[in-house]
Amino acid sequence: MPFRGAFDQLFVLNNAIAFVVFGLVAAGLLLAVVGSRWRRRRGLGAFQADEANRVEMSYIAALVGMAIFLVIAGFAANAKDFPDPPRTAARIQVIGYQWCWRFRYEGTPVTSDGQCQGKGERLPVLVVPVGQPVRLDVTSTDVVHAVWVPQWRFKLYAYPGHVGNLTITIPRTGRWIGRCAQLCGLFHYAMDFWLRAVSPAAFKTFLRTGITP
Ligand SMILES: [Cu+2]
Repeated sequence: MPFRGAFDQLFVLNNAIAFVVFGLVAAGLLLAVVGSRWRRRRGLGAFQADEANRVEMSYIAALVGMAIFLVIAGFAANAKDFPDPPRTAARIQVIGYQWCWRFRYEGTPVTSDGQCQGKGERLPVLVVPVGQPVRLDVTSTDVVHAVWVPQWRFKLYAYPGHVGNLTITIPRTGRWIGRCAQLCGLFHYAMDFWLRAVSPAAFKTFLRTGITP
């Protein structure tokens, strides 16, 4: 999962360009004021030309150039942060409801259920194969929830009547707590689940047997 680093760089670049432009405009303004005073002191009268085509055209060209550059840089940063989703090892339906989660493994009869208010070992478990991209299809059956695994910094809203998707790759085996990140009612605070990353072989066995490893 990329973590939006490309946009940090783009933000710095945008600010740098904005500062340079601001500096140039301020300098031009200052020059005009100082210049007009200088002319008046010498009795030359105000600058009379009503157009300076070359200056104006180059100013416009510079602005257009910068705008084009920033648009292209924006698209490039976007492509870097949101690459085409890789071929996924599994598709898992993540269904939020008041007040728990259900995970369905597409193409198999396996469903992970659990008791959110039960805590600990009775929480539902989202099982994924380690090191392989997995696509989560996230939805809700009632109100808006949000699936969130703080450790891996991914979060996605679960809307009723809509399926959002997210591709995750968990780089090491282990178990991490997942939560609901959208206030959704009385037991919102207890909408916890486990994210469990297991070896691809163990994941295959899990898909076959439905027994949480
Ligand atoms: Cu919720």
